[in-house]
Amino acid sequence: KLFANEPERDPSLKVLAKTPCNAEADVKNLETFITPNEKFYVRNHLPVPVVDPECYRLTVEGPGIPDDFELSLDDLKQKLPKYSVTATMQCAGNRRKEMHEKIPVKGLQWQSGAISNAVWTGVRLRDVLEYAGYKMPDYGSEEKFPGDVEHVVFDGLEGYGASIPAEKAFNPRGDVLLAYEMNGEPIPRDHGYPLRAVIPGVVAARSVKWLSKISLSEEESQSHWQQRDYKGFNPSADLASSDYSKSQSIQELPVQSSITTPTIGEDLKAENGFVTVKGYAIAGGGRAINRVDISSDGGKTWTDATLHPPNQSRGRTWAWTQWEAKIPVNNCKEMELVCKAVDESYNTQPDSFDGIYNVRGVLVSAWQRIKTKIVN
Ligand code: MTE
Ligand code: MO
Repeated sequence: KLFANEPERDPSLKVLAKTPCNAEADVKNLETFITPNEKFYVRNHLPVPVVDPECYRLTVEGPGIPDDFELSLDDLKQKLPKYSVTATMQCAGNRRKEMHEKIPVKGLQWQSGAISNAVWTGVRLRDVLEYAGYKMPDYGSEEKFPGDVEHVVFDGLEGYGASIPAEKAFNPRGDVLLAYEMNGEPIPRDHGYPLRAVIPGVVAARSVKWLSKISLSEEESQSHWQQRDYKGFNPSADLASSDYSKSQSIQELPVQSSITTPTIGEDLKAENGFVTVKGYAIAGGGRAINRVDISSDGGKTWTDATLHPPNQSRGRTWAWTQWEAKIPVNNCKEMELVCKAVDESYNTQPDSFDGIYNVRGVLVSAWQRIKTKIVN
């Protein structure tokens, strides 16, 4: 009954759990810059709410904002400027299965498809807050934000919730959006119809779908997912000893990269003595990818991949970089391919899972290794 009103889903999605729907993208559909809506991964914690757009209201609460302030969908579309941002969403558990295969972890066994990229269109969070009556700070000029606001809390209609630091939310270069369109269409039900928060450069868990309320607060969201989930711990901490009150909630993600051609078990065809390897890379916080290194001998020697960076400005590189590399075959019958990315701050990925192991299997960013056979 709870799940009687779920939307239809594209057969290309790899379903890890049906109710609630958790389905990763086929990585072959991640080889284009924009992921088509129906190929975009889905990660729901609860049933998809049924929303009547006529009755829908967004509530906004905070210092200087009148009690019971709310906006209809038409208000958002007509009273505030329209704005688009291209941003990649990545789940904190992307690539968890690889960590699990080394040491077991607790969580859905995502491979490399818990990530996708779209153009999001809607209104800027800053504009909404200002319109509601909050005195938007001249960014960076004050010790504290007006009303001592430290976090912006988002609640979803179905009960999910999360927050982001006010610093990110208010930053005019932070590009935080309330989106009503995804790739030029009304946001599909699975992705938050009719309105979702889009927090570029931050773990997708904070981009709350089916947004019903925004509150300006001195505290983080009190939701389970902000307080008791999506945090990192040392490799020896087990579920019982993980102290959630001491660990910081995940916001920006570490540098990540993955190979999409070949996938596990896929052979590569040699052409004129070369094979072509493809994949994606992304850094947290709007940092650009500076380099992707590829090895075909398990990590002994490396070559630079050719990058296809998004056309986004410095510090606002919210979308992934796709890459490819032509690797000489040299009579090899087998290769152990490895990829790792380096961002503009020279942050890079750890070579193994040992030092970043955590029992929930989040923040999985070790070098990716894929063995492949070469066929002629
Ligand atoms: N928002 C709501 N309201 N409910 C949810 O379950 N899941 C979060 C985030 N926002 C979630 C949510 C998580 S963990 C992820 S990874 C992304 O949405 C997934 O977004 P997508 O389904 O559009 O890919
Ligand atoms: Mo997620």
